[in-house]
Amino acid sequence: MQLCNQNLNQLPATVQRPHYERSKVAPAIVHLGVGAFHRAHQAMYTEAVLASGDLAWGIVGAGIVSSNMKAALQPQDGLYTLATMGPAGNQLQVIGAILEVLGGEDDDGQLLDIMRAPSTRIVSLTVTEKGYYLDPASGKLQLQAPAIQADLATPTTPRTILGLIVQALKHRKANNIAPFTVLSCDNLANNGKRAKAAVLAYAAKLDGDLAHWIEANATFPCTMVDRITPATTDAERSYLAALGLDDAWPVVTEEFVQWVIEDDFTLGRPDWTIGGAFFSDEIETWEAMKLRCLNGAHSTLAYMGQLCGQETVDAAMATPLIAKLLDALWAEVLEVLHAPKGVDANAYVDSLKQRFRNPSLKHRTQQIAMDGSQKLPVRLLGTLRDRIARGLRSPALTTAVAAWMHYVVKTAATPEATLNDPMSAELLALVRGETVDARIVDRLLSVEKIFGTDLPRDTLFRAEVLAGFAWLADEPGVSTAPAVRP
Ligand code: CS2
Repeated sequence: MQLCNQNLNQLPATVQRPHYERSKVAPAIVHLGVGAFHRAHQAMYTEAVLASGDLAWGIVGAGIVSSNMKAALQPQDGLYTLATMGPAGNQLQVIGAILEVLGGEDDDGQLLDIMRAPSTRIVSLTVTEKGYYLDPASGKLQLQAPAIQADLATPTTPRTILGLIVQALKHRKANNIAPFTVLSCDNLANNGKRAKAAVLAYAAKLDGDLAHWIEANATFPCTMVDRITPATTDAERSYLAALGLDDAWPVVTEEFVQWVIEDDFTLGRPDWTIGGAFFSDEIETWEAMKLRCLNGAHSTLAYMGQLCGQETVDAAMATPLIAKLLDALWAEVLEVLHAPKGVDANAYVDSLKQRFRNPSLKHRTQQIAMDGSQKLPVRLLGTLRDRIARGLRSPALTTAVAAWMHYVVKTAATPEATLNDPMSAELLALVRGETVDARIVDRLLSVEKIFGTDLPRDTLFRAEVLAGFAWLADEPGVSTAPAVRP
């Protein structure tokens, strides 16, 4: 039975479903980057608001790069199943918060019209680190990026999120419509500030007055988002089909979920506390704790898992060599971490161990390994800088950096192979043709967009990365590339 409005009453009894009248829900949020994470997180929180009777906050989702989500969800009237897999068993909930899904270039005109409309009060984002076109190390807008150049050349038909937001805000300014709130839900330190910096830098290139107006009137609250949500596989589709539920794109996630939001909205916001979110002035510390403890460990598990032949996070966690490295890494992170008030960071790390060991999730190390150039700076290098400033050595964190290097080198050893990373070509060109020794480490360390200029110059840091790199190359359980062919 296909999931759609008409069939909602015929779902298996164990499946939770919307009991509010979906036809009465008003769209007020546009979400750019409607993937698995948004559907397991913000849309679920919004579902709780709708279920409480406040129908003012429906979501229009848009896929920026592709129309795949539209193709899957539009025949289902935007409905999808959220499968929560945990020790207490699996729970299924059909979410109705996403009213419509747009996708790809063909829908850009319609998307812009909706973003311009006064009814749109929030534009939220999960577009990953690279979607902001910011230099990972310096945080500056990558003005030379082809997509940014293309949008600046034809600003009325934008394709990037920056182009879309600025074009919509331009219309709102001209028509005396207050700006929407731009709500970043990506894993970036100071994600709201980063989104603001990117939008303002882009706007300034087009129209200085508009940039000033945005700066003075729009808000970009920071958020800390958390829920481990692996890419959906056919296994989940078949699992649901066996229960009599045909869902083209369900979402599988863990029980744990957290959302901490800075309360700074131009045109109101849903009471997401109904779903368990909370508002805080301490976002920076929440974000730092999550990025450094969870995501930093995740990236380490990903590269180490890839080098040790472990395909999933739970399998990597069960590998003694990796578990030991992670414990050392967490100790280094905790030593320089400022936890939010009232939070026991040690207990937080303990809870992460449980979450990473979840055998039902099958979170692929390869998935987390993508976009290393964008992730390393926010997840690992911030802690490293803090430790360097305090004169502390960091053998575990630098080994994690070295694991990423080996992962790049190993990928380069296969002709034609590419990294799933916006800097793939640049990184592979740096290492292809080199013998695997200290020179390769120096070449990768010289990538300023990732390591800045301070880290490569720090002789102790360099020596520790080299030591980690050599240790991994010699360790029997770790498979690194012996040589890189041109
Ligand atoms: C992961 C995150 O893919 C990745 O890089 O580290 O998506 C992680 O699962 C989430 O941030 C958890 O909240």
